[in-house]
Formats: sequence, C-alpha cells, structure tokens
Amino acid sequence: MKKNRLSLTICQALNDQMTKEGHAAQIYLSYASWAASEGYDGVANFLFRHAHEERNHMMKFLEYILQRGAKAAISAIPAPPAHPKSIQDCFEKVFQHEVDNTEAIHAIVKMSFEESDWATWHFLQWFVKEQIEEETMVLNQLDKLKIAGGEKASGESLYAFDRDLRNEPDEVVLAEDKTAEKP
Ligand code: OFO
Repeated sequence: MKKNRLSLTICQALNDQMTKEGHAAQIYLSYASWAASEGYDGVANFLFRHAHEERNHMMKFLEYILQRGAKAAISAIPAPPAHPKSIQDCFEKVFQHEVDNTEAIHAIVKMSFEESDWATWHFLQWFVKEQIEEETMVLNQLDKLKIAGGEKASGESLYAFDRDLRNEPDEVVLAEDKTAEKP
C-alpha cells in the first residue's frame, strides 16, 4: 500500500524549503550576533527572537512532510552571508531575504495548485500569511530608520531605535484585521 501522499516534485520542494527555513534561522542568528557585538542589544534581541521563529518554521515543514507519509531529508545548511555594514544595511538585507523567501513559498503554492494537492496548498496558506506579517514588520523598521536618518542616522537616534526594538511585539496587525475604529 502506498502511504506517501506527496508527489516527488512537491516532496522535493518542501524539503528544499525546510532547509531554506534553517538557513534563514542561521542568517538571523549571525546578524543578531553581529548586532550584539556592535552594542545594539535591542536589534540583537529582535533578531535572536526571529532566528527562533525561523527554526520553528523549519519544524513545521519537517512535521508536514512526515505527516503526509513522505521522507524528510535533513541536509547541510549553507553558511550565512557576510555581516551587514550598518543597521540600515542589516534591515535592508533582512527585508530582501524575506522577499526571496516569500517568492520561494509562492512557487510551491503554485506547484501545489497545479498538481491539485489541496492538503499542501492548505498547509502553505499559513506561510503565505506569515510572510505578509514578516515583510510588514521589517518594512516598519525600515520606515523608522528612514525617519532616524537612514545611513546618516545619528548615534542618538540609533540609540532610541535600538531601545524601542527590544520591546517591539513579534506580531503585526494585518490589513484584514484593521477597522475604521482601529486603523
Ligand atoms: Fe522569515 O519566514 Fe520563515 O517562512
């Protein structure tokens, strides 16, 4: 009896995405260590928390592959890229990374649609929403950095940015949950 409910292509794509999530965790971990060593404890705290989230994303893919009776292949995680040059550069790189990840997830959503694999399509909707949240969260930080002066931000404004980030909530309110009373 065939127990594997995933096609070969979908299984490969989900395994690749699982590794990508592990890679994202390493990137956040590496940038967080860089921020901590530069004295930006708030930025480091924010990035450490996100490294943890990415590892949770990796686990979700692993569990889903197993749940569908397929084989999960744990492979090597590529090394993270070089350290950012500044706080502005750090958030720009994080944003670009999230956009690339969104595109990777959308590609599997498309694949699952084309194969009429509705279980995988449904599973991935959680990630589609999560990516909107993550892109929004990083964009919000880039907006604040712009107000602070971007690459030319003073030490004082970076101090305030770093201090505020430490207690920044990990969730953002999405457009569909906003109302006229609570814009
Ligand atoms: Fe940064 O998000 Fe995972 O999927």
